[in-house]
Amino acid sequence: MKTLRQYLDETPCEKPLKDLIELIAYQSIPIRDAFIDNQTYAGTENTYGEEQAALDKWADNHLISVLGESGLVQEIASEEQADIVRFPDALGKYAIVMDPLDGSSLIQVNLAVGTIIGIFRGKNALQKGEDLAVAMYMLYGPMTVLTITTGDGVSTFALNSKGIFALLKENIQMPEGKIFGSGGTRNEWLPGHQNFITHCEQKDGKLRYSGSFVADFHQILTYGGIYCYPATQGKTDGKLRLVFEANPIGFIAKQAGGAISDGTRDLLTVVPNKPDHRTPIYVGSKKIVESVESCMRGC
Ligand code: P6P
Repeated sequence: MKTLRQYLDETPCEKPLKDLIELIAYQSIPIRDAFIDNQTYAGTENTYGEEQAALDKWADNHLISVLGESGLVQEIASEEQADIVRFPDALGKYAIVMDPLDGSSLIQVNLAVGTIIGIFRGKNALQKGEDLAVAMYMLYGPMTVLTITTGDGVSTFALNSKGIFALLKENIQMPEGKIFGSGGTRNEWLPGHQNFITHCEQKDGKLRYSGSFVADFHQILTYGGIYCYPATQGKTDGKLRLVFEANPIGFIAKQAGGAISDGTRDLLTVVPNKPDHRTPIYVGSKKIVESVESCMRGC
């Protein structure tokens, strides 16, 4: 059984970065333990006007506190914070981007949710996704599974009965597959996206969409296919965020042989213009993502 630390010791990552990765990964234990006492909505909204679940705030506060105390992190861009959180006295030279609890509306119906993390070297959290040093997510499903890349392939680890992340799969390659899922409502989809969805249906695509980006992506990482959250008539920039969601997940997708696009270009090459930079997202198997771009041009 190869542990997460043994795996990291085989990578060229420097010790402070390995320490930071482990520190974050093991926060999945207190975060998961907090589910039962944080089932409802907090009665507040985030910077996007979305209702915050109690667990959104709990996980955000917890991770900011732990990362601040570590002294390893210069700044954090969090989906739950209007502004970047800075730690000017920290000795570490890393910047974190995070969605502390993605899919939180599913907590009270006991469906899988996750924590999305990206780590940059340096003090700037608003870098292009392709410059990430580490991308990872913790998926709280029947098992607690960590999916991670340090830039040399994607591996998964499961939290075992001893509370240790043990290697599950190494060097994961995303197959071409038929799963597709899309956010937004059909009557709000724009013609190009409607064309693409019709294309998927005509290719005998299998519709799977849970309401949790992390859970839906993890299925696509394993079976192949595509997750979409398109631009819509009401949200011409889409719903999801480049910094906290698209970039870490897209970096993992690309490391596994997949791709991420906004329907016109590789999202990992886009410089975020602000922490709450929204973007349409098409992420999954390489050929399917490429077919989106041709559908947007009128397939
Ligand atoms: P909708 C969760 O709020 C999230 O950011 C993603 O995890 C999920 O895929 C999407 O939004 C769900 O959005 O509009 O379908 O509820």
